[in-house]
Amino acid sequence: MADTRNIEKAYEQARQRYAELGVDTETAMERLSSTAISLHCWQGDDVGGFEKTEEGLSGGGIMATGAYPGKARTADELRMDLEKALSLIPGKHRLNLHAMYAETKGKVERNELSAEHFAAWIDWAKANGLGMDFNGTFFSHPKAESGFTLSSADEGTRRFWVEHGSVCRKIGSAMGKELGTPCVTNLWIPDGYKDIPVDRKGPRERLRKSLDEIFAESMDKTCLLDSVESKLFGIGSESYVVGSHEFYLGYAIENKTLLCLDTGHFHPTEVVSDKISSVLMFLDEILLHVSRGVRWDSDHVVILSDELRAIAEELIRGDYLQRVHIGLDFFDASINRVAAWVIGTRCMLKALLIALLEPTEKLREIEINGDYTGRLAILEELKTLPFGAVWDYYCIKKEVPAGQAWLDEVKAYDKDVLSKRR
Ligand code: RNT
Ligand code: ZN
Repeated sequence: MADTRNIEKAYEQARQRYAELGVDTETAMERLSSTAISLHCWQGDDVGGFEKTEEGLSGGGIMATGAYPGKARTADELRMDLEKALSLIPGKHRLNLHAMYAETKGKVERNELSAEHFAAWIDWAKANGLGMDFNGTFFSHPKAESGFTLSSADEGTRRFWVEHGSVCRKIGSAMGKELGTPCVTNLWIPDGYKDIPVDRKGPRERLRKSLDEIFAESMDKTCLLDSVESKLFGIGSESYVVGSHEFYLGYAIENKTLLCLDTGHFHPTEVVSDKISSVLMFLDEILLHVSRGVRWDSDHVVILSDELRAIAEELIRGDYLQRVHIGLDFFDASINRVAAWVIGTRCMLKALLIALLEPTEKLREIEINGDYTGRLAILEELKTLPFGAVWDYYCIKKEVPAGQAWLDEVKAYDKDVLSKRR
């Protein structure tokens, strides 16, 4: 356990170092404190859900790999694991829930779900002071096995998924109303072809029609924010994805929905950090799915990478915090799942803190004056400033462990709780 006095001493020195650059560390911490990250429930059980079928991730085009013991088997276990993770993450955050985590007595089809099936989640969020975000689940279902949902040429299948999309908006809206903060309700579908299609147009026309039907009912924006998520390719949809980036960018601009940019859903040399300022030129708000692709859209746990820092810098430099909803989207089944949440969320927050500690105005001035030598030199010097001392201090002020001390708590939880699950 790091000594609190050492953390305070290091912070005081860091505060002065940053003050010399005109950066106020207290302001940075305040702004960080008011930024919520939406924790995705699906890291806790490998995107399984609680529909009590053997279907797992079938027909989904996504895949969790690994066999670390102790995944949550029930909603109560998942909530307990989330509570553990949240107790080790500084600040107040949000829960991002998928429709397949409904708690129903007996089988309720996805097109018949309603807010009552999420009552326990909403109560729990309220009790824990969390806002909620929501997602339709258009995969892991017999009606998704053809590889097509909202763009299906089978009218019955298409209808079913349109109905699912519609009930999800009502559920999201109820969550937003109950919790007093708009629920970002995101829509991602796996639709696509493994091999080269003949008709690229038809499925996209059907998807557009389905979305128009889902979004036909206008809803109160203080309760519900609609969002659509594109993808480049998936497992089994390597050659063609109906909901591509261009498709949804166009749809979001035309229909004033949010656009979800998942950091794993682009060509490997393309970066979301460079897209934010472009799409926010034409959209009011966006959703981020912060993930980490390794060679492909592998959904590895988020780390403090150059790209994560670049995304955070964009959010701060562009003053976008009010317009960008930050959600996480990774699922690693090969490590302790509570630790995965803690690592990923703490990294997102660290990246934001580093960006908040930047003397942005000075850098902008240097750039506009054409001093690119100075820009490069200073950006590199900033990298070794003592942001870690500010982070540690922020953690103890928020009464969560600083440094690696949180890992002891996760290990104890693993031993006492997770390892006992069979
Ligand atoms: C899949 C999308 C989608 C899912 C979640 C579970 O490629 O990223 O966001 O990861 O909805
Ligand atoms: Zn995603």
